[in-house]
Formats: sequence, C-alpha cells, structure tokens
Amino acid sequence: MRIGIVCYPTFGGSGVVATELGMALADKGHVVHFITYDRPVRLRDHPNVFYHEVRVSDYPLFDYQPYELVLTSKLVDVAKFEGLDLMHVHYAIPHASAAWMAQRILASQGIFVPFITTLHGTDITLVGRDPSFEPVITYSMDRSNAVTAVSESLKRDTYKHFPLKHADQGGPGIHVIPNFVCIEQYRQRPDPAVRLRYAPNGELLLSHVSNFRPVKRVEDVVRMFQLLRKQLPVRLLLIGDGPDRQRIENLCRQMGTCDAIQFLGKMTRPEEIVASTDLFVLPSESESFGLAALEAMASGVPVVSSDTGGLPEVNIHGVSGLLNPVGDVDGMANNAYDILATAESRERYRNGALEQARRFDLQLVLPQYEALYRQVVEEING
Ligand code: GMT
Repeated sequence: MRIGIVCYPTFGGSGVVATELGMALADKGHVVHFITYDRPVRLRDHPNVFYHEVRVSDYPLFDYQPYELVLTSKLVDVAKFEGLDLMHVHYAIPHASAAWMAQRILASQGIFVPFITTLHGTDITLVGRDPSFEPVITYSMDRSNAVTAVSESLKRDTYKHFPLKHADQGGPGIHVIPNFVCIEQYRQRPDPAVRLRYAPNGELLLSHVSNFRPVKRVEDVVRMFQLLRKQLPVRLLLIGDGPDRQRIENLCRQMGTCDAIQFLGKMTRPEEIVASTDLFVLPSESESFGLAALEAMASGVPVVSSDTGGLPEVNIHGVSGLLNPVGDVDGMANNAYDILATAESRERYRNGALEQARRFDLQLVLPQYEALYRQVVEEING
C-alpha cells in the first residue's frame, strides 16, 4: 500500500510511534510518505520512505502561520501525485481536521482516499478538551474512516469527554491498537561503561525520560529519590528537557541532591542509557499509555509509576514493576526500595518487565494496523 503519515516530528511519544510504525511498514514493503514540518527525529533512510516538508510562508500579515492549511494542501498534493491509498494521522490536533479537509478536496476531484486518526493522549485528555478545539476535534473524529486509541483507558476518556457517535450510531468507533516496541531490534543490554560513568561506586541507578511538562510530575521523581537515598546507595539520571527543567534543577540545588542527580538533557537514543539503569520512574499526572515505560521494560528495566490512565495496562503491578496513586511519593519510594533492595527482587522484576514488554512486540501490533488499513481501503472503494 501507499500510506501517508502525518505526525509531530519532535521527541514526543506520538511522533516516535508514528515514525517507528512507518519504518516497520516500509520494511514490510509498503511505501510510506511522511508529511510534516520537520524531519521526524527517529526517521532513518529507507528506500520505501519519503519525506515531504510542510513549509509555511512567513507573510507579514500573519501573526499566526496557517500551518493547518498548508498541511492540507500538501496532503492533497502528495495523495494525488504519489497515489496514496490512505492517510494516517497521529495526534488529533490539527491533523484530523486537515486530513478531513484534504479528503473533501480530493473527493471533489473524483479521488477517494480514506483517513485514520490515531489518538495519543494529550490531544484528548488535555488540549483537545479545551472548548476552543472541541467542536473541530469531535467533528473530525466522527468523519475519520477509522479512529484508533493507544489504550483502553484513552478510548474510555475519549467517549467521556467528546460527544462522539458510537459505531452503532454511524460513527467510526474506536479501535484500541496499543503502542509497541520492536523487541528484537530495541532490546539494549546494560553497558558497563555507562554504569561506571554514572554509578562509579557501584550505586543503583534510577532513570526518568520525559518532556519535563507539568503533567509528568518530575518533581515527584526527585522527591521519591530523596527518600530512597536515605535507605539505599542510589543515583538518578533525568533525561529530556522542557518547561519544568529549570525549576527541577533549582529544587535539586535547594534539596542538596545535585551530587546524586544528573540532568542529561534531550538525547536521540535515551534507551542506551536507560538500559543500564535498575529502575525507571514515571509518576505522571495523566498518561494515556506511557511509551517511555514500555521502552524501559523492553530493555529489562522495571518501572515504578503512577496508576493513572493507560499505565496499569502497560506496567503490571507486581510483575513488571509497581504502581502508586498519583502524587504518592512515599509509596513510590517504598516500592522502589522493594524492587531494588535485593538482587533476587531486581532479577525477578527484570524478567517480569521483559516478559510484559513482549506483549507489545511490533510483530503482534503491526498486523493490527495493516488489517485496519485494508478494511478502510476496501470500504471506501466499495
Ligand atoms: O505529552 C506527552 O507525553 C507527549 C505525547 C505525544 O503525543 O507525543 O505522549 C502521548 O502519546 C504517547 C504515544 O502514544 C503516549 O505513550 C503518552 O502516554 C501520551 N502522553 C500522555 O498521555 C500525557
């Protein structure tokens, strides 16, 4: 098939999922066209992959650049001249409405191209619920040829927050297709050089990866770490960057924990570091899935996380890690201690994390997307 993928090209989870999906589809012989404003960070060169940049002109009249319109025109152009069989847009805002508009323009020229919207999380749980977006999001989800959500929790949230038509009312329904990892390619082994660099005295290593937005509650990572270090020799690696980073750095200075915490900033391959750590911490306020946790688990790193949103679907309590209510910093420190205190417990959770990650292997998830692609293409072609 010839597939157009629209996503955010940055470090966010939705862009990572879209890019890895496109690369995997290309490996299976599909031709994939990425359409976005910058080259996706995880995009690799591949004979079946093409990248189309959406360039918005800098006309002085525009205080706000009309990105969605330019994206729509680009979608029409690529669909028409590359003969796309379908468009798959990741993150509803503004991609779903751009795809809907492109579909209408193409239809007016006798070209019928279905589009699938994949919901990732904040497009539904935070931003999309804003009244300034809601009617457009609801309409474009209803008009999608298929809608997917990355967890059962996100599917429930979508129906709770948006007056969407259910499948039996003529709406597209919501298919849950979870996020994935390619276990074979992804699995990283602990690197003795990394351990020596960040834990020179044989300390246990904790890690956290995020975009440092308030929703990630990075402060809770630091506070649980402060409690844990009273009981165990530990160090913490904070990977990523974002609005909360400076505040968290200041907090570490005030708490006097700088000697044991290292801020590594944005990294293109955080998994190479995370794989050498003993525990991954994700205390988010809301999390539709928690791809960062799954990626840690795929390298055999157990997870202490909050029990919000889709996290209990990914991190199984007592198997791949442990869960606590949002904000329960004491509970997270206790759970981290339980996992890390003995070599036997570390090994048990390590195996549990790997076993659970295998349930989200690309080989199991990719066929679900391909089946949905075939279904929408067959439906639109009658
Ligand atoms: O806010 C973020 O974490 C980024 C966001 C994105 O769309 O890039 O992540 C969301 O999508 C990821 C991929 O499906 C999920 O793994 C994350 O859980 C989800 N984030 C939230 O729900 C907060």
